[in-house]
Amino acid sequence: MTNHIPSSDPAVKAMLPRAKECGVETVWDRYQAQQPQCGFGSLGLCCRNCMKGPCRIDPFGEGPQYGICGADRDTIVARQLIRMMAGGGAAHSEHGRHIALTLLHMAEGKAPDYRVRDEAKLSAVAAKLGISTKDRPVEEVARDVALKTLEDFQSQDYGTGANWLTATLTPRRLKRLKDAGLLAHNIDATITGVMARTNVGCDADPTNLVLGGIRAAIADYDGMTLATELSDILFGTPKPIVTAANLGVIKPTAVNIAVGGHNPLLSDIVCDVAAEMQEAAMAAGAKDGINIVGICCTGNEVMMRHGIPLATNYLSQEMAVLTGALDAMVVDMQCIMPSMPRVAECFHTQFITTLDENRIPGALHVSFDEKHADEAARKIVEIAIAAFGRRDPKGVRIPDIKNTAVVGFSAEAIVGALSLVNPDDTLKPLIDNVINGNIQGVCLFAGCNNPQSTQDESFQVIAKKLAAANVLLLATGCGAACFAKHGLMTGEATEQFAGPGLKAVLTAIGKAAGLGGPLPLVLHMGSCVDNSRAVAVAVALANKLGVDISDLPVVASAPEAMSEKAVAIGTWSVALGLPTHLGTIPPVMGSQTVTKLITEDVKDVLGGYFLVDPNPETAAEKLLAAIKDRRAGLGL
Ligand code: NFS
Ligand code: SF4
Repeated sequence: MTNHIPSSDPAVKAMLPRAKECGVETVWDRYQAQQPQCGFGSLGLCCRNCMKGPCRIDPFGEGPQYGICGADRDTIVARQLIRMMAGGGAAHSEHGRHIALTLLHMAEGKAPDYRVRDEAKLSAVAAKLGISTKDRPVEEVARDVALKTLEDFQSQDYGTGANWLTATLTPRRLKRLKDAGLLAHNIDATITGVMARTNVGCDADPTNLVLGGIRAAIADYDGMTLATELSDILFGTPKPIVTAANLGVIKPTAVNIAVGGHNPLLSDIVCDVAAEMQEAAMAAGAKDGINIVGICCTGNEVMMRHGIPLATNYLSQEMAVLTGALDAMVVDMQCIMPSMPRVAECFHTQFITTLDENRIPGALHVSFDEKHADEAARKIVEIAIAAFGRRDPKGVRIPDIKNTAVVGFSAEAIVGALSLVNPDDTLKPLIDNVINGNIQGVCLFAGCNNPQSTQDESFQVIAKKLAAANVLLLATGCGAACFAKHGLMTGEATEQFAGPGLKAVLTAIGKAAGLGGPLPLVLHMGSCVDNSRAVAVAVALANKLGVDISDLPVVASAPEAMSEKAVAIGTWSVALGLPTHLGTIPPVMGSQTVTKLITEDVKDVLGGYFLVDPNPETAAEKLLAAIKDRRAGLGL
């Protein structure tokens, strides 16, 4: 597939000629160079699970129909797919484990640079996990919360759901998952189980394989939920805050440090330390001191909690360096292009990796561990200040493009805003408006950018269509970043694009919250791991109505899904009962059996299903139809 318009983002469009001028190769150049991409791989029909291979199945039925071991197309496609789910689950839950261990070490006095910043959240989490807080010191409660969380990586009781699952899902959903054998007991064991059963000569049954993958996706949900909830304890639960997004947030007169990657453990401390080092930056000649900007999900994390402006999302990370004004970019893990040090080399930018298990050739490595967090963060900021002195002002090109974004809509913040409308029954305003049709349903936008489509475009097309049809919009990850960059996280966007019912509701809540106008058209719920926040809202609604998540007029969409993490998230979204749109065609089309399993058959077992459609116009119609269908099911 060739792609003539790389991006709908005006800042990216402004920077692309600069890339050419500098001789810098971008993700779009590499995408073109890969065309045409391998048809076997795209269909999921290439197997490399053992060294007799690689084996390829002829999609047209003429050439080989079996791999050397005898595996057929269904087995091969299912095995690849569930390894992607396990890969995504591993990524999110490693992130979660790191946070849980930091909470434990903090409670034991071994991570002195962290503290409990949100005691109310700690108490709420403790209550959910059945941990007593009465007359107990904060550290003791935090320790118990960490240990109870770490049980989700240790339990050997296959039949009992992991702690964070039982603490956060509806009773009906828990039963449904348990009956289907999908209620993961232990994140590590479930992911290892997928790797084991997909070895040569193990599970060959496509249905059984996919079920194993769904169990791993449920483990993924567990891992991201605990990551989100414990991050709030350590760094604070997000509240609405006004900030800005797109490359124009980079300042010519400041030491600019971009934080990229995913885990707030590093970026939050960098923010703290930078605040203390403003004078050093000014002394080095930076009139505006230090300016931290975010990229990808770390960007979402610090934007939600501290109002740090967001420079860009996944696909355009190289563009941030191309401005010539980033003095340092510091990353931890996930979705960091290995090309970044090569781009940085063309400028004075110091590209810094921090995790010993995530190093990139050409990067400067500053080893980070949570026991010496402050020290590492200080070193990073010093490196950035020193680099500022080497910046060539003649090479700076910052597109003057940014938009205001009101972000920080955690589940708590949403409930908080609703409680201003009805303090006695917080969810009632939302439920009443869903029942009376002012709000037809809810759509959660999640996931990545993918050069297979024009960057950020499908997100906007679908969102505008749904908003006009009075669907409440939530967003996370690079989807959220897209909406922030394009000005759709403002009250003005609500005025412009929301249908009358939705506009009335968002205006009433916005006014009650003292905003003087409507809430933003799209509510920013955070990073990818924060998708669990959207589940929390859905679960609260379902519990209040006495139904299951799969009964609600709630859908999800990942128009530009790219990573294994997105595959895992999409799969648990389906498993929790949501019609889930993918705008990217996953590598399953080589097997009709597997394709039918995830788009149709799964519906009977779990209520949710995948809806694959790269065309944003028709995808929006299908999402609306799914919402209608759910409303009809509720008698609305
Ligand atoms: Ni999610 Fe975030 Fe972005 Fe996709 Fe990558 S940054 S964790 S995987 S690309 S949304
Ligand atoms: Fe080929 Fe089977 Fe080995 Fe896969 S597992 S590479 S299909 S022999």
